[in-house]
Amino acid sequence: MGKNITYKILEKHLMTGNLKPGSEIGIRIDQTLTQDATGTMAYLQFEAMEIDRVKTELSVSYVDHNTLQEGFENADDHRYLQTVAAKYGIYFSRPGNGICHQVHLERFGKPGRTLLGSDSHTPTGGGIGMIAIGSGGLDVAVAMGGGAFYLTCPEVIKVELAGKLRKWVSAKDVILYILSKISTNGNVNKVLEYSGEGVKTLTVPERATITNMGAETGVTTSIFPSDKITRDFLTAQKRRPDWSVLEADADAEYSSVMKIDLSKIEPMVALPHSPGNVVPVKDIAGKKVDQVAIGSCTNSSLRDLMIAGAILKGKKVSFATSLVISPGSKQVFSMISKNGILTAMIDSGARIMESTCGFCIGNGQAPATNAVSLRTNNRNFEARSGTRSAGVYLVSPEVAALSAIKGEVVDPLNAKDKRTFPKVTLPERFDIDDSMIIPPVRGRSGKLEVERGPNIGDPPKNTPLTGRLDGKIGIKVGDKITTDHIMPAGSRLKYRSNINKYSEFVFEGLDPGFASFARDLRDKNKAVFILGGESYGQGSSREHAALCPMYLGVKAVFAKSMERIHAANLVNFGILPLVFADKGDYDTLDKFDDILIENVIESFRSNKSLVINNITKGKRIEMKYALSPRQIEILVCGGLLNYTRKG
Ligand code: MIC
Ligand code: SF4
Repeated sequence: MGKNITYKILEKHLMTGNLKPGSEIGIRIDQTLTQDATGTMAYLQFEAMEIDRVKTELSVSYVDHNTLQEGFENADDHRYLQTVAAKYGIYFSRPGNGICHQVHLERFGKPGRTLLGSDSHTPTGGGIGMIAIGSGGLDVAVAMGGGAFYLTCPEVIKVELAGKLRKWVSAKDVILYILSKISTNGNVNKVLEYSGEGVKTLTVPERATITNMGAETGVTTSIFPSDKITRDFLTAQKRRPDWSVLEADADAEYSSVMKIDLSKIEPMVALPHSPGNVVPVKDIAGKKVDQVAIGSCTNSSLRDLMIAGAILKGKKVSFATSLVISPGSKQVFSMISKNGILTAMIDSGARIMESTCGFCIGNGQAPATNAVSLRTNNRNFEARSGTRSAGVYLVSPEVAALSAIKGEVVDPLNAKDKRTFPKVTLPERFDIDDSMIIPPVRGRSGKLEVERGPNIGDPPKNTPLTGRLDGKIGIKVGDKITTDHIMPAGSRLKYRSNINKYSEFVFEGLDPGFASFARDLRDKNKAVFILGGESYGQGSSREHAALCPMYLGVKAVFAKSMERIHAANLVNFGILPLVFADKGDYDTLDKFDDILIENVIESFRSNKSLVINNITKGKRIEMKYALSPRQIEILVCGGLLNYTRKG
């Protein structure tokens, strides 16, 4: 049997384990990326490992999430990140240079390489033929130190694309269509590998839109082959030598096949409050729109902004709608300013933002009360925009621009709204200017000083696991709790480097009393437990959703099911990720129930299920776990930092 692309790359990078779906493997990481909101913690952890210099082929530190600089905290973080990068051999992409995933695709991504990033949308790199995976910052710190990245060897699903997209239908609609089929749960430990004739009709940035938002399905990553189109993209980026061909063998093995005819796809939209709530745009056509936002790592490439700008050219944004646009990178920004598209946008009434995550992470541009906000980003979780009562609808740049003009949702395929598709020609060469990327200091950099502001604290330490956990359930939550629910971003982002302060906001939107309740219990030496439903921990890779609960004394999460990155982060910080053997038991537990778990370490080491005693209700409940022997030892040590130090 031949090999698929995923296994070809994994095989070349295998450090431990066997390529057998479901078993734990350790792989060598060629490249890493961090962004500022997860990066400060990752580099503090890297520093704690006392390694002289990164051991990867390439590591890049981006500043793109927190750039508003209200107060000194963000600017201090940027200064810390810049100095730590210089010292340890890391490239530093300055604030304003663009969103990490877009810039990485343009300037650094290489087919056939592995990329680990402390951001869940790292799979954007799959658009250029990389195995690109999102993880917590601590895993990235270990990879920078030359350590393996551990993951469950995935099943590979072949996504066979046929045909060609119609005018007005674009890559965003493809991934929304896939989300409508496979939803946001049940896809853990799988890879979506694209193939078929339809692949040849998609440019690299379009492929990257698809792999980027593949993250919302919960898969480990998504990947496209590296072909002539990839070569042309790299050539246009003056990186022809970085290209190599990558294709699956003709008889490659896959766990299943999903066939998609691109010509049948229509414009799609994800309704509030989940990227999996997908329907055709025509179902909501005519809905009044208060805000439109174009940008984010999903849809901010030159292609996307040129289309949006061409649609806006000569038109005005509706008086009832606010349109904001954020180009994905300085390269995109500069090129649309030279070719007149930026002028067309400004003249239409669009508000132009910096090249950052901005509105996507709720850093500004919160919509009005009960507003309808149409956005080209990848997540529309409740309150992520900064306004709990607002509904965020995820669409393509085409639908976003047309709707901004009309002030209501437009289905571009509707005959009533028929218009000529704008002709957009993409340049054969991108403008290259890497002056906003500071290369690391060559040679001996050990003496360079790292600058730390007063908001930057050491990463908190956990204590080793005890065999007996005695405490209370601190919160009971339902299904699909995202890391945005656990650890809000937006206006709280500036505390990412200050765990004592940031932990005050754990579950803020769901139960504002949780943090103080948990802290009191912790101070009485009691354990705190979290009770969750299906797909607990969906969404981002932010390890703060594990680190801050750990700091508040959380010892275990009991859930019906858990998402991959979050479960790994819980282990990294010494919190037990336990799932119900019988999901019905979830209903028998309540907030404030007294819980006792005994023989924890023995049960783990002898691979027996754990029993939780609900003292309040007098009931015993069996819990399961999917932990490798390595992860069990990490938990016993009280987390990955302690485990690594132990050597
Ligand atoms: C997100 O889109 O949720 C973020 C903000 O980029 C996160 C990372 C973070 O919380 O810093 C992610 O996707 O991992
Ligand atoms: Fe930034 Fe949004 Fe992309 Fe996250 S999803 S990296 S916040 S643009």
